[in-house]
Amino acid sequence: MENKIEHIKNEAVKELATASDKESIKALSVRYLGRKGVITQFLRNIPGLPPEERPVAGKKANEAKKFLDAAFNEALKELERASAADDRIDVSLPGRTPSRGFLHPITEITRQICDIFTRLGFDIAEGPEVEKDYYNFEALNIPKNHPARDMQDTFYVSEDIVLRTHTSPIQVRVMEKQEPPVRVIAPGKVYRCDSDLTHTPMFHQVEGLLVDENISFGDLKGMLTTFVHQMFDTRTSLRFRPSFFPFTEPSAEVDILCVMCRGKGCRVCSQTGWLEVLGSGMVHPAVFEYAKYDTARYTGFAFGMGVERIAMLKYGIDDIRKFFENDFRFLRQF
Ligand code: 2NL
Repeated sequence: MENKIEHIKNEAVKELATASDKESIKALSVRYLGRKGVITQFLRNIPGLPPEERPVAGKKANEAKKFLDAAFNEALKELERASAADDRIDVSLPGRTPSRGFLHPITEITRQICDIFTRLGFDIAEGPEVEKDYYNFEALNIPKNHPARDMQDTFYVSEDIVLRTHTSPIQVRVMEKQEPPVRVIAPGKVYRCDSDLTHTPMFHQVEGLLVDENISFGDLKGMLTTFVHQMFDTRTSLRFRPSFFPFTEPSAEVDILCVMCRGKGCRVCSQTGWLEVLGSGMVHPAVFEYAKYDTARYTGFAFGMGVERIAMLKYGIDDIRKFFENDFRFLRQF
């Protein structure tokens, strides 16, 4: 009898060792300890045993019952502990930072430029990138034989439609609709048939136009000085150099003290100490004639700058193409 109960217990322990989930452990428990279980049946049959065997058989059977009950419970607990360990969170791991999105450096610089002029009283105007020859060239006093009109510089859509080569046509359209006083800033994409280290077929420009009574070259100098001091810093001095544009007279190119070497001469400024950043001038009377402005009453100034060039100087970038490769490792730095 003793042997039989010992045998049952050993069988149960063996089976428990191969039970790998909750369900099979519970099934084992029912099979051995349930109401119709093997041990329960054994206990029920004790009264039918010879009287001298009953005490030992009862004791052994009860011991086996207790032992197995504890073993099944322990096995269930162990399973739970193991699955809890799987779900546990390592709070020392670095978090997963969601990426937040940001503006392209060219958009950022364009906005900075526009913000400065908005604070100076300018309105922002926009216009079509596919433009009539009239607005892009004719009304800006760019003659029919001018090299800027050449196929080599301009993308022609048809005989009299081009991809705008500057944002000036925006301002021509403003003048067509509005009498002076005019203060507009014209940001946008422009297109030129050109591609190398410093040129891309599409780039960004911001132009400005101010027309009113008694506007002088002094107003132009003051406005652009304020702009440069706000865009860079007040230590950045300016130099106005005589130049030529068909749409302004007189015309001047604006250099700023080299932002890298502060005038000492370096690779960025080609040892000159100066960097060209703007074109400007007093609006040519011929342009006002196209706009039907009274040239006896009104004068004005205009200027234009390349956004990529400003961004390259501000961030110390030497290849304009970096702005258009969309390499996230480059763009995310700004
Ligand atoms: C440059 C030169 C310039 C203008 C743009 C302009 C516009 C009108 C009338 C007269 Cl509607 N002028 N714009 C004037 C001088 C220079 O830009 O180097 N841009 C990158």
